[in-house]
Amino acid sequence: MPEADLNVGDYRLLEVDNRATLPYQIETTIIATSADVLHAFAIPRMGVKMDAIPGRLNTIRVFIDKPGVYYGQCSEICGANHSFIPIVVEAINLKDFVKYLETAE
Ligand SMILES: [Cu+2]
Repeated sequence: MPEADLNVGDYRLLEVDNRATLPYQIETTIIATSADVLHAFAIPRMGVKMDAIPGRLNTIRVFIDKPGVYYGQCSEICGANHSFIPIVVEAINLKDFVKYLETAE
């Protein structure tokens, strides 16, 4: 998210324009790939770190135990804009997640 769009309390270089929404208290699979170079998809609080590889789909299974907002970044020096690759996952309960899927475009 550009600095000009940040609100008070937002994290510079960590906020995104589209957060990923996942359910907690249920096992979930994350699939990562890349459109340019190797990236390292990392969300430390969730214990997730996986390579995102051009031309391949890499998967990891996660179990988020608590609701909340989880921040991560690409953790590999992957290129000129490396420091601008944030990841945000919002973990919500399964009932709300199903509603989210029904209304998601
Ligand atoms: Cu990267």
